[in-house]
Amino acid sequence: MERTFGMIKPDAVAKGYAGAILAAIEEHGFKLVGFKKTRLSTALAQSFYAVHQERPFYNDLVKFMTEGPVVVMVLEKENAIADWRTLMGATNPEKADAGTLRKRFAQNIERNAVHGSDAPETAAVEIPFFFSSSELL
Ligand code: 3AN
Repeated sequence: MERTFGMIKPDAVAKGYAGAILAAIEEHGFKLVGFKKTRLSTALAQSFYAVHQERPFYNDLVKFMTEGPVVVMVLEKENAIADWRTLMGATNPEKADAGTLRKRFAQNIERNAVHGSDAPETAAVEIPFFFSSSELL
């Protein structure tokens, strides 16, 4: 069994897509071992996306990620990291496959509905960023 970190971003929460996204997650065989609604502070968003701090879209990304509440999640299944990225679809929803969450719910490459860890090392950092071990059930 593998665990990954996922997030429903402010655009999707504001549009009322959180329930449909959580349903798709369970339909695809993920166990929701942790989830909660929260709102990122600017400092938290900056540190969460620190890897992108030299990119031209960094400031906009931080602004977007702090504009409203998000749902943070820990998802568990075999091959969870790759399978969650497959279910999310390509970063740019125009390039995302039919049926993926980004094809269904994202607006553009920035406001793209969901986040997922891209590797085991990333998941190992992102999960404790938001969850203590007692919250993972
Ligand atoms: P992914 O979320 O698919 O792993 P990353 O890690 O390359 O993609 O990008 C992190 C986030 O930064 C994306 N989810 C998106 O919101 C934003 N982003 C990525 N590339 C761009 C871009 N070219 N313009 C604006 N925002 C971007």
